[in-house]
Amino acid sequence: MNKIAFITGATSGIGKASAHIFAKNHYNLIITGRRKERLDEFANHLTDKYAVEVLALNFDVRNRVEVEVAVRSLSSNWKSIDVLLNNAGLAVGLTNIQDGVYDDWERMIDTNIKGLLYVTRNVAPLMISQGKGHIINIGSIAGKETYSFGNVYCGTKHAVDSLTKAMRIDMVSEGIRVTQVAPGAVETEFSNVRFKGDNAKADSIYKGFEPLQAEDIADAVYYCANLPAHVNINDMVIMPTAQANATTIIRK
Ligand code: NDP
Ligand code: 8X3
Repeated sequence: MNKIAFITGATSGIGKASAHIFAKNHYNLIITGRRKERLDEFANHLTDKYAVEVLALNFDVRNRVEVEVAVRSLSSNWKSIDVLLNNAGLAVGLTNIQDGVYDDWERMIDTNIKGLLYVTRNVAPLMISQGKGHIINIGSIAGKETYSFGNVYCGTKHAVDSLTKAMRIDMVSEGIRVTQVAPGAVETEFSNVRFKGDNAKADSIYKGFEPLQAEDIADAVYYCANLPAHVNINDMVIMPTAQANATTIIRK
């Protein structure tokens, strides 16, 4: 029987690339995201391309009730989840705290921290009931360092770093593996979202050096998820070769 991976934020970027690699390796998938049309089209594409079963769950991770209803709606064959990839997340805006936009702060905190917690709170008991499972959280270099104007986004990713450690402590006795994968600059829709549709500004972030691609992170996620059962990667920080830390990128 195929294993099952539950991937949040699979309509784009790292989540989408991860869905490809898990499906290619015969996992059945539960994929989630808010953009329903994209999500459904992607589910059909994966089914056609890889001949695996794909269930598309269209919900907003910020909405606790939607998360609960979506996970409770799973039929028993879909409940035996092997891997949860907590990937859905975003940065919005890049300003000083003193000029901060409340709505941006709330979107980041509600998505990156509370959304990740809501999904985990609902999926982890399913894993515990089967005595195995692997939770992989997508953190960031922003959860290891703090950079100018990154304030609240960095705070949310520091929270992911801390919550990953907490999940590991809380569930180690249940046989659940918990991993953080923390990337540097990855060329996805991330900067288009951060700069609120200013695509020229977003593109400029990845100019003059070779950034990571979503597939690079997906490869690492898949590697972590498919180690022998007694092996757990706690934390993996992945950077473009041209990037030394959050603020040092060598551009030609
Ligand atoms: P993308 O913008 O390409 O993808 C983000 C995904 O998250 C989309 O599928 C989006 O789907 C989903 N998402 C966002 N908000 C919500 C929500 N409220 N409910 C459900 N799904 C949501 O960016 P990335 O692939 O780059 O980002 C993925 C993760 O990687 C994020 O956690 C990000 O912080 C992290 N990261 C990214 C880095 C980068 O440089 N790109 C570096 C380090 C970490 P939809 O809009 O359809 O809901
Ligand atoms: C995304 C990477 O450096 O923009 O998490 O924070 S960074």
